[in-house]
Amino acid sequence: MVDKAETEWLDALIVGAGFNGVYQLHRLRQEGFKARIFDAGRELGGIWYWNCYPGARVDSHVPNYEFSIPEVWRDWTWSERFPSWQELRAYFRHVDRKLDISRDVRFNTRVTEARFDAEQDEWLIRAEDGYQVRARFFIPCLGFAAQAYVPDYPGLETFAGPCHHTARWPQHGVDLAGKRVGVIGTGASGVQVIQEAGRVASHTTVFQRTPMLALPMRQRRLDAAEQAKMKQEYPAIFDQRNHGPTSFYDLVPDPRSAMEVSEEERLAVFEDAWQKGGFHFWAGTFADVLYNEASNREAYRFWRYKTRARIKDPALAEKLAPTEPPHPFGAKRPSLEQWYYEVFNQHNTTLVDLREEPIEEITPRGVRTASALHELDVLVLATGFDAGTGGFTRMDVRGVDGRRLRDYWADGVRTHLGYGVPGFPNMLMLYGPQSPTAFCNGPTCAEVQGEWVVDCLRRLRSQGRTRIEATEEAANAWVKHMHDLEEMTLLSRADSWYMGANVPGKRRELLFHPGVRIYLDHCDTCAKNSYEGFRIG
Ligand code: N01
Repeated sequence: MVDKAETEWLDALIVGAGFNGVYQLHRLRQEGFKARIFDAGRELGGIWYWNCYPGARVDSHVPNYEFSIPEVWRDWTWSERFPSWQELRAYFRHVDRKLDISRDVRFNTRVTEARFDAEQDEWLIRAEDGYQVRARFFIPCLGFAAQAYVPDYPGLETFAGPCHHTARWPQHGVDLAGKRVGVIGTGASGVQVIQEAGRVASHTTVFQRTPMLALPMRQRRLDAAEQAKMKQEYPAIFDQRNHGPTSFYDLVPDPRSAMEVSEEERLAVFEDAWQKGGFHFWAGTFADVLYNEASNREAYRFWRYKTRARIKDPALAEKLAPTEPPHPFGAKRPSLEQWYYEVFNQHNTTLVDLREEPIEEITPRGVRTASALHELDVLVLATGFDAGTGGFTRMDVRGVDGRRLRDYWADGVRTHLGYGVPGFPNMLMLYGPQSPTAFCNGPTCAEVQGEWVVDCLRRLRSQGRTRIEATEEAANAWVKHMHDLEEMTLLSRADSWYMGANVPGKRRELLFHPGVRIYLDHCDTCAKNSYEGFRIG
């Protein structure tokens, strides 16, 4: 045990230097708190540090996915409507120059343990390299994708060529040109890699278990003049983004049911969203698409018609855009694509349907399925994440009386508003489970949730209080609220990472709150009622 006197003391230790951690550090410092970030990466960016695979880019269009801080946006210009990971990294460097974030970040620092000291009302937080701090508040900003999921394939370690999970891609890159590239997984990461491999690989083999219901991105170049003009509207745009119904400034669904309008009108709304691209067709058509089965079928029918028109081979078209939906449309997060379906029209692309021929083993030469050995030079694992909870449960987090977070959540996630956990005082999570996270644009959540936490800490300080802890009753009520939402929507009908259903053995439950506005109203009410549901001491 390191002598307490030698251990650095902070008001708040933030874990993670993505959008949430960076915003939190900036605001806490502004309010006079002594705060620092620990991050396992070598530079700012969070998810954009780790996910540097070919084609990685954000699925939220400019200017949704950036801070609303004027000194940051005023002299930053994007080159594309959906920026690449390279440009997002450059953006974080710009943020750093403007807000001087890095001086309070300890990089290359993976937090492995956090223990609550009930006598002092503070956390003792330790990193892999032994470095430790004491902090009154422990603020994990881990993001939903801190823990990659790699299936347990026999022989995986024997593959002779480069083999990487998309979220652990080598920082120096991997050359796919002229190679036989295999990609397992057709989620957002898989779709992006497959598009890039399709351009340069000698052969691309796609191992698909469930077809991705991908939407047209409608990427385009942006120029400075266009953005300069748009910036006149930025204050209003960011206000709408942070306080509107969907966390995107321009995604406002039609409140009518898709079934109560004429077919002509319905198709017009669908077509308009389709042409706008991005998430418009997912979250910007009719409000009931995600909970009314009939409306959802109509959205799927439209999607299938549009998609099949792009695939030449009818048998492939049935695999990629089946007659019967594999799950309700949008119940899994749709990926945005640019030329994904055209890759399958190329003579050098093979689609392997894992429902017909499952993977049996990985050999030094490639992937052996039930019917063939697919020979490969490079193997890409685009197999997703132990989303929401994986980043938390891999750390050894212990609250009052040594209670372990991973044990406490073994029978299901329990939080109050996604911020606090009973038995874990002064741990305030941002962008974690049971908050909107996966259904909320990242920078929006960083700011609106971030402000809630900053305000909470400020009020505790002004009252001379040193402890805040979610109550069991409040967590029970929040768990019930999450279950009610699960029942109301079609989300539970897909085996998705939203439901924890993508990781074998993980409990199946809705991990993220699908209604940003409803969620924020709950947060406001809680704060107005002196942090109802939290015990303050
Ligand atoms: O992960 P996923 P992802 N055998 O879980 C398959 C964000 N993101 O990294 O659908 C065979 O969606 C699995 O199959 P199935 C974004 O929010 C954003 O792609 O479970 N296959 C699926 O096809 C996104 O939604 C961007 O049947 C297996 C794939 O692997 C989230 O991150 C870019 C398998 C995993 O898809 C996650 O996306 C990238 C197995 N044992 C990511 N296990 C942007 O564009 C899993 N699969 C911003």
